[in-house]
Amino acid sequence: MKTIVQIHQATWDQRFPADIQREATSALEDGSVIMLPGLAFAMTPEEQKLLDPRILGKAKNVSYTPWTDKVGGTVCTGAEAETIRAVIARYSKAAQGLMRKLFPHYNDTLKVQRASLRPAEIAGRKSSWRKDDTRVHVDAFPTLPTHGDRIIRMFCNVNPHGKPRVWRLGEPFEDVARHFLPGLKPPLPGSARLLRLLRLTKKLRTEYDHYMLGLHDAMKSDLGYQGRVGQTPVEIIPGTTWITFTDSVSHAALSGQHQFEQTFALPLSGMLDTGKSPLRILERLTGRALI
Ligand SMILES: O=C(O)CCC(=O)C(=O)O
Ligand SMILES: [Fe+2]
Repeated sequence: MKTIVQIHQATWDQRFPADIQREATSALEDGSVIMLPGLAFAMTPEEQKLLDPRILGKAKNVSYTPWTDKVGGTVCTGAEAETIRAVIARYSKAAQGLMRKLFPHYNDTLKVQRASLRPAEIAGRKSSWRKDDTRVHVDAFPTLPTHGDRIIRMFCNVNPHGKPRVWRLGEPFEDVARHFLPGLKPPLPGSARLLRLLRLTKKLRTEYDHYMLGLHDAMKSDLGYQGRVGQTPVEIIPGTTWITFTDSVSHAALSGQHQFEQTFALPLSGMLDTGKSPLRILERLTGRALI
């Protein structure tokens, strides 16, 4: 399996040949990062002026919710807020269009989730170890159980000063799971209901979600492991778009500033091969159903 699969000379709304669509979809499911070099997201000078961490309040990112068409996490108001909303909305639309054209197999099941603009430099940013994305991890979110749905994210580096986004990619999901799963405690009886009652989760935290969160935390908190895995940095220059299953692909973002991101959820039934999903891998390793 290739860690990175490149598709050259792509545009946001082209048609892709069927063999490229098939290869990209199965590479994505294998845990590759699909990299589209030269697929830049065009911005006006007025929009580029807002590529500045001053637009953030206390939030890490400006978030955008496609189904309400609203932004959150910015201190900007009036015309500036409207420009920010419009540019993220445009990125979100472009990302959705590209997903549908490159991975048509997912079209019937894919769900569009939030998007974000990330104008802060990541290197040296203060955060708790749990929120520290400079440590290699797979994505799992405490408040957002997925019930087995896959997490796909599409990123685009829009740094206007030529600065790359530097990522590290770790080991395959099955290796991560084999390493950390034996050390994880099962959920306490009744804890899923309690978390839901206290509104600490948006849905019931299934056993699957419990173990995914456990892997995320175990990876980030183990400094020995952090020192060993994924030591090869991947430098992603501005004008590059990339797509990956962040719930299974171990990744860390070491440095870089100014990036768009769109998240998608893919129900397991939408995959070409559900056997490659974290849910099925964890169920194989534990020998029982986790949902
Ligand atoms: O901002 C980035 O480049 C990626 C950070 C990350 O780990 C994530 O969004 O899941
Ligand atoms: Fe992540």
